[in-house]
Amino acid sequence: MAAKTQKMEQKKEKLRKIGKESKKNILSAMDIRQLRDKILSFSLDDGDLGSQGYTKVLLQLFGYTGHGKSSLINSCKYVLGKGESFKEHAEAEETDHGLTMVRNAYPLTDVITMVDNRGCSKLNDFERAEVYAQLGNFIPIGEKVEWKDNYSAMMEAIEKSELEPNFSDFIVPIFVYNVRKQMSAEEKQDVKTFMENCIKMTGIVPIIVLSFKTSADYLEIEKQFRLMGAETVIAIDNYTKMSHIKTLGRTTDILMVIDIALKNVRFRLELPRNPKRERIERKKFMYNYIHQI
Ligand SMILES: Nc1nc2c(ncn2[C@@H]2O[C@H](COP(=O)(O)OP(=O)(O)O)[C@@H](O)[C@H]2O)c(=O)[nH]1
Ligand SMILES: [Mg+2]
Repeated sequence: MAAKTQKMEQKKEKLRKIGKESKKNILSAMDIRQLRDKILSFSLDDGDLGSQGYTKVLLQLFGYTGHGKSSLINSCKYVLGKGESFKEHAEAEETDHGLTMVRNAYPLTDVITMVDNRGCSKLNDFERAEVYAQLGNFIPIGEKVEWKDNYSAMMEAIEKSELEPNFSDFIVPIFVYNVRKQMSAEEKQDVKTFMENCIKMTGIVPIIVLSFKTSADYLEIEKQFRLMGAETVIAIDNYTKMSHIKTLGRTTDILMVIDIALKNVRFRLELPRNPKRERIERKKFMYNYIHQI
């Protein structure tokens, strides 16, 4: 008799647990809808100080070739949509040789745009200058990016950008890194310097996106980035042409990247800002940088 009651109790407990589990899943599904809606309805005017002259959020992607920048754009557009048909907006390349040559912009909403900056396989000083020129928005979108290998060509490019100066974009740097790769000591130094300069130029610590989450030990790489000063590290598995069945975890990870970028924008907009002044500061940084190299 006692055994029977015990069994019944166990069964009840199991049902309770299942009930809790499914409740949790429903909650997560709701969270996703809320998260998506929050992103889709994001406005720069919501803070106490208003938009302060900014009209767009520019999520700028950086990282070495083949690390998943174009795929991240495709993934973001995919998770913000409600259907299951995957479209390749930014061309993702099969091999490491594929280069994104043109600096292309992909709107996610009326306010948020993602920019696929040209990736590179290694960085020399002039290539680094080009990276900062992209970060500072000194290279027009839609224009072919060519590494300038001399001082005057570099200065000329920046002067040219003054013809149509852009200071209404709120820049958020995002650095994409493939966890299957091993970071060399040299690469680590490069990335660290890049992160510090991002803070100087934009006031934002770049968001680190670790791609190929399920292909290697991302926790180890995450640790390395945190030790380098990263504030946010998000590991994701991009949706690709080959693999795009929407799952809760994968979709959540990708939405979190956009969400944390917007949190940064909201935070910075609580402080008084001056877009024109900031562009001048970025330009000063650029000039200094070019002079140094
Ligand atoms: N399995 C997997 N493949 C990925 C992931 N991210 C990118 N890829 C693949 O890696 C290759 C290079 O990606 P791509 O987005 O072109 O890199 P980019 O050069 O930084 O723009 C493509 O074949 C992508 O399909 C990921 O998170 N997981
Ligand atoms: Mg690409």
